[in-house]
Amino acid sequence: MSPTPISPPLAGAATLTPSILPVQVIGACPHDCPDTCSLLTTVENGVATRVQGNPGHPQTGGVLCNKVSRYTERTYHAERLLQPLRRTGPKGSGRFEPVSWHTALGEIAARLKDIAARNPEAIVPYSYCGTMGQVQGEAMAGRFFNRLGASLLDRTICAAAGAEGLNQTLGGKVGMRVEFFAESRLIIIWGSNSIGSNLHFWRYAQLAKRNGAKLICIDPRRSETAEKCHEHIALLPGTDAALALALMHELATHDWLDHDYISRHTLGWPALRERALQWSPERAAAVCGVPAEQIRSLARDYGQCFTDRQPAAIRLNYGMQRVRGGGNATRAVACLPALTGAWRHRAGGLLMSSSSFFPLDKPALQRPDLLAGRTPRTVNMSTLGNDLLRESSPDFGPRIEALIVYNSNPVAVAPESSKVVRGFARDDLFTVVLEQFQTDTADMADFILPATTQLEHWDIHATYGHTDALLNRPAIAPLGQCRPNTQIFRNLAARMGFTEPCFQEDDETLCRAAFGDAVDFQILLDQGFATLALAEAPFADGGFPTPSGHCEFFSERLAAQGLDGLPDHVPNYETPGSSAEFPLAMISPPARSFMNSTFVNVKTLRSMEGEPTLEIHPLDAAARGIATGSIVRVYNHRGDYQVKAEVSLRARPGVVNGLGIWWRKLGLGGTNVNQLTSQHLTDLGRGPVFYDCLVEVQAA
Ligand SMILES: Nc1nc2c(c(=O)[nH]1)N[C@H]1C(S)=C(S)[C@@H](COP(=O)(O)OP(=O)(O)OC[C@H]3O[C@@H](n4cnc5c(=O)[nH]c(N)nc54)[C@H](O)[C@@H]3O)O[C@H]1N2
Ligand SMILES: Nc1nc2c(c(=O)[nH]1)N[C@H]1C(S)=C(S)[C@@H](COP(=O)(O)OP(=O)(O)OC[C@H]3O[C@@H](n4cnc5c(=O)[nH]c(N)nc54)[C@H](O)[C@@H]3O)O[C@H]1N2
Ligand SMILES: [Mo]
Repeated sequence: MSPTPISPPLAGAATLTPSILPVQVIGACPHDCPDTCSLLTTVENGVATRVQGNPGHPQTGGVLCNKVSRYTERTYHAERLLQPLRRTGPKGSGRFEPVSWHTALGEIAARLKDIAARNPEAIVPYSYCGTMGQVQGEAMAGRFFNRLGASLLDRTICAAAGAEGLNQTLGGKVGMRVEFFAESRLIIIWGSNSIGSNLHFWRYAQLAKRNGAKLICIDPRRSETAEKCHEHIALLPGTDAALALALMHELATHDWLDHDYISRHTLGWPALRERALQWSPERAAAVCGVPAEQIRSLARDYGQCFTDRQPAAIRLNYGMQRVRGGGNATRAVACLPALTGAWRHRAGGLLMSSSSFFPLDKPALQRPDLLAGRTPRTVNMSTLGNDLLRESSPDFGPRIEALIVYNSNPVAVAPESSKVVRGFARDDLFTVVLEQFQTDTADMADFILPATTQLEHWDIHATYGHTDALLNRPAIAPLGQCRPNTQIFRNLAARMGFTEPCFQEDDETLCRAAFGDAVDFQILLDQGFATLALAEAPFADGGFPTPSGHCEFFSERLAAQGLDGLPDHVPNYETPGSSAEFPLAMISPPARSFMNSTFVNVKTLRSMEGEPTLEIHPLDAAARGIATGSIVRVYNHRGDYQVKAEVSLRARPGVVNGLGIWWRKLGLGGTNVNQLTSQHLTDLGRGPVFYDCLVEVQAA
């Protein structure tokens, strides 16, 4: 029996009637990945039997990653949470009893009312991108917390430094359209393991490669992507700005510059030129730990594209901004395409994130008007460990008394986990976790509320790696007693006595509100995706969304804050080579089969990863008597982590790669890599510095 090609009209999850014949429902992949694929779910007798990439969506091209092609395994996992749970054992024991929704919601509302009566800011929401959906993300949740007057959350944990760097330089999260990378002559993949984390971009890069393009990867790790590029520049973590400044040095001294583009569409070149001239390839080479000739050769390749009028493209990704100077590094790299006028060509320029292209109506979804003039304090999600342990103070505001976690697993993913765990273990902290699985964070809850997955609810998606909006229809009815996040916040709102009509809106109405009239909702209903109307080469003739309309090499806005108006190299907090006690730098990029900490509990994917792994260069391994397969202790002043060593040329000398992000309870010694990372913040954007971390490794 072959499935019918297109989804039947569905009015909403509640009306799903199992059909005997297989049907295919069009949805959207919810995960925190630039690709946001269009999904086709085959449903037989009300059961999802297969999840495929939608061949009708060009960006997906019928192809899914390893993880999501196993989506039914995750959805019907024997350990899905299917009913509300209330803690019975001590905090963190992981012992719970089932309770009814009525009891759970009643007790939670009573506790929140009690805290709110004293100070609603003692209640803190904690969420990130477990789903990228706008509706199951912050739509109903935002309304709930705004109406309550709870603390606001600064959602910095992934991309804050890069976003601020782009914002200051280009004016927002804007860049090249990803499909045109297929026509580039030179592709620089900078701080990205695209094969693992951006597979659908890699398809375009492959097309370009087949047409003769040169691919260069800039990454401390010899990743799956680096080994398939023509060249790999294995710089030390946190030295990207030095490299970019040396490239500018070479562009300036060889006059590989598009003077017309610079004069018409940029701001501050004379000052930036002065700074770049201080960064000879030799100086940068010493900082970056790579040969000066490699830097010269990269500059020649980039300059050659300028002289030959061939498109050069940079795929910058967030891997390079998880260090102290991440914001400045992003600024420095983002200046390059304007210097050579690469933006003139649709296959030239730079792409880090495309999200600002989406005309999202966040106020319509999240309703900041419900704050009714209040301005609650903001808590930074990247310093959760410290903040959970803080007392009330004029500076901080009230001690955190309640934490409502959804779409995130902070005990595993937030830095300096020993403090995060200590905070969550506080007996006087009231914690509610909305989850699909009993994660490390759910273990620390007072109440766990079972949430639906993407196959079970409506949602609508913008993306950060292409320029199509996607709609997700539910394919199956909610499992067990699971409810969508929206429904849980609607229920809580009712129990709190919030009577505003906006708490009645259903999910399909929220989906319609996300883009308002800016995207044709009927097209989304019909085909599952809608491409934004955008120029092919958005900055061919300038028009950057900065205050000046130019690419701002010099940022007046930063200067007005007393910061450096020009990009510079800002060394790491924990500079490689600066400590005899902790002589190795550790980065912790994603393991390919996991999505942050999601999928770690899916058996087939976990077995592909084996055990938590630390890649270490043969020289560093030999100096410590470490062999592949041995269990080693990785440590610094913040903690200890046990992993299986892999002596490998994927690691460069002096840098170890602790692949992330394991669930602590599924790892080796009950901790994960974030036991070692710090709560320092980036130069711009107040983001975390996961890859700015010194350690020592010892054979166990
Ligand atoms: N399979 C899979 N896909 C994912 C994710 C995942 O966990 N697994 N995560 C998703 C998320 S949350 C995001 S934000 C996106 C982007 O995800 P990213 O976290 O940016 O993912 P990667 O593409 O692995 O890029 C990180 C790369 O940067 C390198 N790197 C580390 N430090 C430096 C440095 O100082 N300089 C340079 N140049 N490179 C450095 C790492 O070695 C790694 O190869 O991808 C998403 N896609
Ligand atoms: N050391 C180190 N740490 C890192 C990183 C790193 O590279 N190294 N990367 C960082 C980055 S880039 C990011 S983005 C963060 C990611 O951190 P998080 O956003 O916390 O991502 P996940 O670990 O994937 O956890 C998401 C959780 O949301 C749940 N979830 C999914 N959909 C829903 C839903 O509809 N409803 C509810 N209630 N729950 C849902 C999933 O089951 C999962 O447990 O981690 C950061 N931490
Ligand atoms: Mo991320």
